[in-house]
Amino acid sequence: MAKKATPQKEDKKEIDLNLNKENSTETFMTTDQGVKINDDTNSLKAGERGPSLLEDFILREKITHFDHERIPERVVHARGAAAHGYFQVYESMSKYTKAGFLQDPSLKTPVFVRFSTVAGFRGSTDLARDVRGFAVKFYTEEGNYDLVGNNIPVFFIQDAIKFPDLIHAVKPEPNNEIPQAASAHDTFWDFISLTPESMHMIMWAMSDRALPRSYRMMEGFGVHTFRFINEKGIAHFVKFHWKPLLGIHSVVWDEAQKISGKDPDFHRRDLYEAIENGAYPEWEFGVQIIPEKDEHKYGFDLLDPTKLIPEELVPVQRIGKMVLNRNPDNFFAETEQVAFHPGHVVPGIDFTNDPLLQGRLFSYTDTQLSRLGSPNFHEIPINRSVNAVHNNQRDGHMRQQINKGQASYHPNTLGGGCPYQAKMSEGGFASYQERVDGNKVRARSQSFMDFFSQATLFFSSQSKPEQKHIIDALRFELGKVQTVAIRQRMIGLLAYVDKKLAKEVADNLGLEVMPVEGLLNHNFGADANPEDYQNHKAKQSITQSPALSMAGSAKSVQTRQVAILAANGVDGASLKKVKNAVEKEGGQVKIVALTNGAITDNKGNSIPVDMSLLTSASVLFDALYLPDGEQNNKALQQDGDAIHFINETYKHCKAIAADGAGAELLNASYVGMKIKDKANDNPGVFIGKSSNGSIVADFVSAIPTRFYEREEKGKVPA
Ligand code: HDE
Repeated sequence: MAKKATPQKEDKKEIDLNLNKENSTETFMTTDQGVKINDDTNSLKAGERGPSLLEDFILREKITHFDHERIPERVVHARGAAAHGYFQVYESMSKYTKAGFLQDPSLKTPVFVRFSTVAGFRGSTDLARDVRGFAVKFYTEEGNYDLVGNNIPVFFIQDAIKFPDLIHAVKPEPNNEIPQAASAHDTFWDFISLTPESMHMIMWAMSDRALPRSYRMMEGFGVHTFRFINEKGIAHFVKFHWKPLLGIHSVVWDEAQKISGKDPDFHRRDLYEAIENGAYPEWEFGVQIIPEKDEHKYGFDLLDPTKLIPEELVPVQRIGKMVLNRNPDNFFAETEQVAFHPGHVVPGIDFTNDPLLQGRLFSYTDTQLSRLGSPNFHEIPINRSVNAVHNNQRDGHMRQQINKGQASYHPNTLGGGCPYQAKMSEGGFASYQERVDGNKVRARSQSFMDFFSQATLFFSSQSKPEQKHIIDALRFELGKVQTVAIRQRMIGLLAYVDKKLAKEVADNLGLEVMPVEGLLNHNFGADANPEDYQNHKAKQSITQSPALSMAGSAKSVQTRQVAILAANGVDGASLKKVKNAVEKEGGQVKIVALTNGAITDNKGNSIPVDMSLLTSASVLFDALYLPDGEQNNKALQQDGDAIHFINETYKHCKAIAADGAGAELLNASYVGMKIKDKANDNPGVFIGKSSNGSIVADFVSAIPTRFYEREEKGKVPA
């Protein structure tokens, strides 16, 4: 169980940000120069109907500022949402690292966390099938530490030099900028079909992990192997994890596509509302620690970012907790301008030679220069360290700091030798002294040449429904590919992962499973001999890793959304009983009715409506309750949207309960047919009387569950 956090005393980053906050309440409007404005709605003109005057500094200032409001969006991870919070370690990690924020369990380190999709533009949908970014900025006393991770523990490629190709392939195609926020198109699969090292990541990206139910319900991973270094200079390899306390949950693909239309801001809204409602998202921070002597123990290379260390081989120790408890005040100033960088490390944490990480160490500062426009981006309030910054960097666009004194160089005598260099014992960062010896070569290590064994491990470790979803995702994605040769090559690659998987996808595409010709020729330099770079499917010490499946994840009703379909005449007691039971467990209830406004229950009480059938949709909820009452259920039976709502809830395998006459409404839907089918045991459908309590507890505990068994019983028309 997660340990309880102690109350927050003072958040140094919040205090720091407050220095820049502006509040217009009870103030006069001014120009940017502070001059009070008398008329903000009419420009200065030569006569009421005459031309505007150049002299109008108020008009000019307002329009000029507007014209320059936009900055380039992130080249990847453009769309995101973020929140403030804090991190606290459970016990001192001094045995492994000297990092200050991992020593003292009473210390709360402020954090700012940004979640994102990768491929879509800033205005794209949250529910794209995509990897999610999970970037954490720790404002430590020793400076900023950024853990810039994803919700998937591996990556598509082994070397940073291929990143621009990968991203060009997945982004909308350059001739017509189609499709938005989707990998289901020719260029992506063309590249992937020629990049066998991506196959492990592809298994993850085609799984439901790429369709999170909420940012609050997904894992995070540092992906690369990093190093912890302790006070004595002893290093351990470390893999970082974030484990969500609400468990790991996803939506299904049909649902994701519909959410993208009904509420493209679904994840952003979910995060914002949870925090506003005081249901603070929490993750435990996990580490897998590997002594340096075990570097070559696992049959794969720890420097290869397409591999993970199965938790069954090296358990994840949960060493602390992160709580997100404050929404940003301003999206642009904070979420948009925050600048993460895997190279922002503090003493006690260091890199490894993972060639993907090494390339990232260059990319992130470089990208901020073009995105934020100046080397002074570290001075933007959201980016600035809570530890004071002193160095000889000077000037540049938009410099905020006013450096005093004559000397801006080191060494100096004129400034008294300041600022001083810090000894390691004084907290100075000194890179880990790793012995490196080798020829300068443009090559990949033979130890990276196992492209499929962990893809197979991942696929074999999934539950049956999870496997089915991967197969369906591949059928969808490759079905959207127009070039048959690309589909065919992909089938060939999939056969290396799992023959049955390849066959099931091939059947749907009307193709045969055939071996891929020249599998690796494209992956090395023009003079390389492909024979030297053959895939060696390494023997895995385990064939199953239950931790890779979401099936056994913790389930909590907290913050889950339940729809109650109701109309005039609803049995008020039936409605209240379930509403109270859901809310008692921390879930939320919305009354969905034929129109907005209020409905009247069977006792004449008015009940406010939260959403009408027009403005809501089943895909925005986790479960559905149909309360008792003759009149209301008759009215809803006549409404096609209400019937669709029920069918769709069933299709997406969510819990449904019907109380008393609610069963008649259920019977009028497709679910009615299923109920009559004696061979169907109707998992997740609860019919009975709330008055004797029979269905309430069962329904409430089923809210976070998906009853995927239904998918085996044929497709639901919704
Ligand atoms: Fe990134 N990545 N990346 N990346 N990445 C960026 O930096 C890059 C990679 C990740 O919320 C960019 O500020 C290269 C892996 C996240 O602001 C850019 C390579 C992982 C975010 C960049 C990778 C990530 C980024 C774009 C291959 C998981 C969003 C804007 C060598 C461990 C952070 C920016 C936020 C953002 C480059 C691969 C995570 C261009 C060159 C692997 C979460 O610098």
